[in-house]
Amino acid sequence: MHDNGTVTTARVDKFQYHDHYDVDGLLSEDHLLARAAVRDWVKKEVTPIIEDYSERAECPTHLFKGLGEIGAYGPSLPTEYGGGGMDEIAYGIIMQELERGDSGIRSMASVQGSLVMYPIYRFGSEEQKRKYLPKLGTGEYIGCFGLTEPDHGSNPSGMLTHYKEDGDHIILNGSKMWITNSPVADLAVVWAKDPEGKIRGVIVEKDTPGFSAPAIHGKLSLRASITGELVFEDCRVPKANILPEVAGLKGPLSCLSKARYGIAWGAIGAALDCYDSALRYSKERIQFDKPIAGFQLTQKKLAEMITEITKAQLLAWRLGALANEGKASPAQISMAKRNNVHMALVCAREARQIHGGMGITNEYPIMRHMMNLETVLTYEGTHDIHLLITGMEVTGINAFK
Ligand code: TGC
Ligand code: FAD
Repeated sequence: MHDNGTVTTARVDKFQYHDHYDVDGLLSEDHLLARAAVRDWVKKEVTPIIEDYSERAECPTHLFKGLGEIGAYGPSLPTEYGGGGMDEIAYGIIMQELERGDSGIRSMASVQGSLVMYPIYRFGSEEQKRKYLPKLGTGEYIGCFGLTEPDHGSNPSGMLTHYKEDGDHIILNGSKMWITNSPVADLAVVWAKDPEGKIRGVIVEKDTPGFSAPAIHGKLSLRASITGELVFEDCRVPKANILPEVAGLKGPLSCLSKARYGIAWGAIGAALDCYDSALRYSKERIQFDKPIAGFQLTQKKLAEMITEITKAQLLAWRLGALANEGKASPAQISMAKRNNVHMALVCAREARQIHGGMGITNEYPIMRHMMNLETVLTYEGTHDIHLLITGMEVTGINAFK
């Protein structure tokens, strides 16, 4: 604010986008440019259609290529392998802006970049990288990531999906459950046990004999994201499709670290959208002859929401700075994913109350975010699993088993 009481343009922007601790001051020009580009794209391509797609439980598959054009797939992977060549904070900010639109749209990008491109980039052969990564980076190919099974969710090490060797092929059997994008995917990165019982990553292309990916219906959450199974019945895959550089659970778990990091940022976007809607509504809605924003109980809700959002922003930023130095540990990522997703869900519930009855309608984004966040709280490691990861970090004692 100037001395004469006028507000500077930058400050208007900060109020509009609820940057109460000048977190923007921690960001570079490149970060701000990336954010502006994605924010504009979301406003133009996602916001006008998302309630409708969500209500119809339909995935806006036409957005896959647009996400590639704005660099949402693997923003921090090298450009020569289809990534954006940016840093981890830019990656986080892009996820935040996508999830301001919808968690399902952020999921499209998380899976493609962190769970499909990243394992191929990190653990694949040069030939696999050249074959798949450029087309995944543009959205010409859509990928999915198969770890969870019907009977092994939080405990993926117990997985039953396995393969045996047959000359220069493997024969894969088993099934995966709850797989984002699987019914529309061109390829799946599947985690399966080799003949020695070691977990290996395998790239399975969609037309491989013995492979199918039926959709799962009836989801009341993440409705604009498509989810399915992966079924392998004597599925014959070339041995050349095995990711050569990793064996063991640390393979899929390191991909999850990358994706959980993005979710820690993404959830802030959903929270901001709920807060923004609640703040506007509370200033416009008149009860007892004054805006409901003038009542102390409404202000308590809004003040607590922006406090928690600000804490989450600072946690995400510090995690991003550590990630840029290659120092973000899995336990630090767990803490941020768990805290920020829960924070966003609490914001959605508070925002819903501020909107009164209107809060349950699709005229406002609140219920959609709230329903989406129930999935986000569970996938990529449940709220309680991340608590136990933190518990193990601070006590040194494993309470999972
Ligand atoms: P544990 O013995 O602890 O670990 C096995 C090996 O993995 C290493 N490790 C990690 N490495 C990299 N990053 C991490 N985050 C890691 N966590 C562990 C660990 O050091 C060890 O390495 P080594 O060399 O000694 O073998 O494994 P555990 O069997 O005891 O399990 C631990 C537990 C429960 C924490 C883990 O399995 C877990 O995280 N469970 C949750 C499962 C989960 O998150 N599933 C997500 C499925 S994918 C998904 O949800 C996508 S949603 C997509 C969308 O956005 O739409
Ligand atoms: P369970 O593991 O059965 O857990 C049930 C409850 O038990 C939870 O509250 C959990 O916290 C608790 N629990 C489990 N173990 C313990 C313990 N040791 N101590 C205390 N409590 C415990 N997976 C993929 O591989 N790829 C995907 O693309 C993907 N996308 C998804 C999309 C959606 C919409 C959803 C809903 C899920 C997706 N998942 C995906 C699966 C997701 O990662 C799993 O749902 C999640 O890991 C939890 O597994 P589960 O559902 O089997 O629950």
